[in-house]
Amino acid sequence: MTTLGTLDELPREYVEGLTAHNLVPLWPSLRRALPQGTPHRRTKPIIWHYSDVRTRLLQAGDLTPIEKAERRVLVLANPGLGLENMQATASIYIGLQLILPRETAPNHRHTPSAVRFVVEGDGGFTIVDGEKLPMERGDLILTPALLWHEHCHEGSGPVIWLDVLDLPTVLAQEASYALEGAPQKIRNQPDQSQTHYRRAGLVPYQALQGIRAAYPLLRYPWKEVREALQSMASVTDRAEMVQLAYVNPQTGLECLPVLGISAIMLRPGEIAQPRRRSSSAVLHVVDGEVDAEIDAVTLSATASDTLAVPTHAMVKLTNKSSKKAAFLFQVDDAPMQRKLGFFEIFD
Ligand code: 1HN
Repeated sequence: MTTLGTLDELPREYVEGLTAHNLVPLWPSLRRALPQGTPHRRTKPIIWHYSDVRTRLLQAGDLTPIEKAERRVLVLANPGLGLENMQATASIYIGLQLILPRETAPNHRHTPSAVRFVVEGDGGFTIVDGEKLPMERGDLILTPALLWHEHCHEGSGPVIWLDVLDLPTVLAQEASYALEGAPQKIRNQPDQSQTHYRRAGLVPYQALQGIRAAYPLLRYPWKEVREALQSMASVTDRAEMVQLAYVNPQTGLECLPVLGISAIMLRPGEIAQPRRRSSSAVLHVVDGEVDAEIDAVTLSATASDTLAVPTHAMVKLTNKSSKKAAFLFQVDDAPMQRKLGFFEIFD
C-alpha cells in the first residue's frame, strides 16, 4: 500500500488558498476515511448493570417531576463515542425510561423510529396511533417514525423499559425533529396482537387485497416469544443458535427500516459463537446469567443488564447455568446495512 502525501508536504500558501475557498484535499485523509481491511471503531464493548442504572433512575423519579422531563430517561452512552453523543453504538440509541403511577409522558411524534422493551413493572401502557398497547415485562412495543405515541401508567410501583431508537442515524442526517400533540383518542379494544395477528402464518384476508397498514403489528408479547424460543430449542441442534427475528407479519421483513430486533435463547450450559458480522448490536439479558466475550473483553451479565457490541466484533456468549436457559433481547443495525448494500457475515 502506497504512503500518501500529507498536508505538511504541501506549500503553506496553497493550503491557505484551499481553506479560503472551502476546499480540502482528499489524499491526506483518505486512509482515515477508508482504513484498510477493517473499519476504525470507537465503540467500546461495555456493560450497563441494571442495578447501577435502576437506583439512579428511581432517584431521577424523586428529583425530576415528569412535567420537567417529558421522558424520564437515563441514556446508556458508550464512553468510546463521547457520553454527550448518546450512542450505545454508532447507530443505536438506548435509554432506560421510568414512569411512575398516574404519570403520563405526553403525546408526540418524531422522525426517529423506536421500540420499547419492558424491563420491570405492571400497569404501564403506550398508545400508538390510537392503539392501547399494554406493557408487561419483556413485551416489545413499536413506535415507528412519525406515529403518535404517549405513555401512561395505571398500576402501582415503578414501570421501567428500554428505549431503542435509530436516533444517531437520523441525527447524522440532520433530520431529527418532533411535534407535540393533544392526547390521543384510544380505540377501546384489545391490541392487534390479541385480535388480528394471533399467530404466525395467519393475517387478515383483506391485507391480500392491498389494504394494509405499514406497521400492522405494534406489540409482540414476551410470553409468546419465550414459548416460541423454547419450542424451537427442543428440536435445534446444539451447534445452531436458537434465535427468532421480530418481523412485520404482512411483509415478513424487519419491523423497522434501520434497526433489527431478535430474541435469543441459550440452552443450559450453551456456548454460542455467532459468526462475526459487519453490524453493531446491543444485547439485553431478559433472564439468566451470561458471560459475553466481545473482542477481547469478557463481561458478566445478569437479568436486565445491557451490553454494547461494536461492528465487526467477535462475540462469544456463555450461559453460565447448567440447569436453566438464558434469554436475550438483541437489537442490531443489520437492516440499515443490508439496505446500504454492505452487510457482511464473515467466516
Ligand atoms: C422518545 O420519543 C421517547 O417517546 C423516549 O418515550 C426517548 C429519546 C430521544 C428522542 C425521542 C419516548 C427518546 C425519544
